[in-house]
Amino acid sequence: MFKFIKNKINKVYNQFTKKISSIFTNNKLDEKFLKELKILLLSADTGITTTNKILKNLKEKISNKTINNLEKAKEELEKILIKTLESNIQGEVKENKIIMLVGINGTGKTTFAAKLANQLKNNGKKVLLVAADTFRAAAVEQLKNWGEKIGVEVFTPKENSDPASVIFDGVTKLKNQDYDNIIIDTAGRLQTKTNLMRELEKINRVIKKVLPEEKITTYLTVDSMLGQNSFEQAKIFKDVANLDGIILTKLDGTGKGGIVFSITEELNLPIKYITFGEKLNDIKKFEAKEFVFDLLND
Ligand SMILES: Nc1nc2c(ncn2[C@@H]2O[C@H](COP(=O)(O)OP(=O)(O)OP(=O)(O)O)[C@@H](O)[C@H]2O)c(=O)[nH]1
Ligand SMILES: [Mg+2]
Repeated sequence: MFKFIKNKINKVYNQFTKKISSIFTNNKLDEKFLKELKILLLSADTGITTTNKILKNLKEKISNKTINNLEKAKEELEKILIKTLESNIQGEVKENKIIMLVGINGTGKTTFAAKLANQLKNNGKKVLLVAADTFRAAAVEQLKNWGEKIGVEVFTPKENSDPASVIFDGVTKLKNQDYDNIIIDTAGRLQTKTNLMRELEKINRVIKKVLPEEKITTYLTVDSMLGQNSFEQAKIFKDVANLDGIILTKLDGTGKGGIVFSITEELNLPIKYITFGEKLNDIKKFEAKEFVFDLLND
């Protein structure tokens, strides 16, 4: 990982990487070592189910003597962790023209929308941000401000419109003008499952009406600071939305890097991006191998 990112999320590395180094240097390959590893994984928010799976894999290799020293155990742990992250990726998910962001309030949808729009713009794409959070005037303002800052057009709702009608107009603009991408920022109010389902169905229906062939990439934002607590809410979104991946936000605010493993396991979805700050460039495409290597090595 680039050094500046490692510095940004140094809490993760301070609290995990340093401890893991000491577990692997101050031990023998025995029960005490496995216990210490388990405690570290759990304290890093890896979650009990995922931690047990990881340890079971490692123990099997130890008992059939494939692994007989700590160095090999570390190599194996690296492989297992990468596999945990990659087993949920069915081929490379292509990012479609229409990108929709969903997730509970405050998890970072609007900020991510701006960061992604900025990246796409810098790659020469013509982007339209659609402010479909029609419940709060402040939400529209927030996206407008970002749009001005990054020089990306923001499509805002007329008074009293509902999200689906804003999206209908936004997608019509995509159809009639030469945008490469539209990024739809939705409201994050915690809703009941039925309401959420109805709303997302309606949104998908209006998009299909305008562009029947167009696929939608839907990302769920998950705040890494909420830890295991965010899973139940994330699962509700998974049940009702056709999710393509997770945006794991606010990694700068947590020392708990293990959440990447539990979240992919629990939700059975790949992490597509991580964010680690409030600035425009605090965003990175998630690469499993790189993340695990950095986590395990100083
Ligand atoms: N430290 C940190 N803060 C972040 C990050 N991403 C977003 N934030 C902050 O988190 C807060 C909420 O972010 P928003 O982007 O407004 O979240 P949202 O999901 O759009 O929220 P709602 O519109 O209320 O549903 C803001 O203060 C952001 O600046 C991040 O990666 N790191
Ligand atoms: Mg928002």
